[in-house]
Amino acid sequence: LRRSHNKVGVLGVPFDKGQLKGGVGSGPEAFRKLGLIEELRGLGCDVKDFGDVRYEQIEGLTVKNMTALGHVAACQKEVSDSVVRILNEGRMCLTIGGDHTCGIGTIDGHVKAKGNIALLWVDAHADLNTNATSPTGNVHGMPVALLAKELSDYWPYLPGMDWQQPRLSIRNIAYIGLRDIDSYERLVIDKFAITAFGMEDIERYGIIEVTNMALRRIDPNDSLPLHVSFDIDSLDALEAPCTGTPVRGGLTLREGIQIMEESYRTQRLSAVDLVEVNPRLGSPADVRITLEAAKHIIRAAVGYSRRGHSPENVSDLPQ
Ligand code: EXY
Ligand code: MN
Ligand code: MN
Repeated sequence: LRRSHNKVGVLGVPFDKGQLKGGVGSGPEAFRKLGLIEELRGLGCDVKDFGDVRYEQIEGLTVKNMTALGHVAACQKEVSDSVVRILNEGRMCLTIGGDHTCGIGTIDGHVKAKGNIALLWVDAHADLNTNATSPTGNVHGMPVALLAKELSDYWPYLPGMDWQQPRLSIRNIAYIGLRDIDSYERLVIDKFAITAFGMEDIERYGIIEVTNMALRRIDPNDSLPLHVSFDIDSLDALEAPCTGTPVRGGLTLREGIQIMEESYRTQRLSAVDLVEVNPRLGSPADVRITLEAAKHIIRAAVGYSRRGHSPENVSDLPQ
């Protein structure tokens, strides 16, 4: 591991219109205040901060059962363009949300920059609804369905979203951590045989085996750039309480870290999203626990190993 050669671009996406609770938009600010950028530099990464995405809402866009399309379309276009820019600088792209809607933009940008990619979606939820199946109309429950080529016929024309075409095959997508799946999402997973490891699979096989089975399925030739879209609600609600749709019975922080360590080990980890941290929910202690958990996940994503790291280019201790 030569951490000092890890080039990282950090992008904040203070977007909260994919769901109804306020506060998730202040995720990027909370991580910056916590000193995330300095922390990553302290680990030896070459970090460039690309700031927070800004956008202007497009007025008058409406589609049945899809909330705030004018915000989603405008913001995610900016996210996609920013991700392309970061990846074209030869940096790993670390995106801090915001709600999980930003997976639309980050993955679109990743595919535009690199061609075919493999995607690990780490989440309690499948985020696989179309506007016709969603029980809420909230777009943070829809990004995977927007990205998957095989589902393109199930969407109506989406005004404002012409820049976003479904570019990812379901063969290159795997879930880890599922435990709250809507009935039509279950149908889609079964109908298209999407690789999906729920909590019951983690109990059966363990997290290392599950992660490696997932990686083998979505990238059998070990050749594709890897994108990990990590929803903090994949962690158990006791480990990460400050999130809008918490679900008990989830991953431990240790399992979350392990997923990232295994992903980093591929040497092809090219983009990571860390989303759905809402610093306005819960007590100050809850906020601290949640941000710290997220920070450990992010550290693993940039190559920090729990084994520790010897100083570089040194083979003996000073006398
Ligand atoms: N499946 C529900 C919906 O579509 O509204 C809940 C989605 C929650 C999505 C969270 C962020 O991962
Ligand atoms: Mn999600
Ligand atoms: Mn979720």
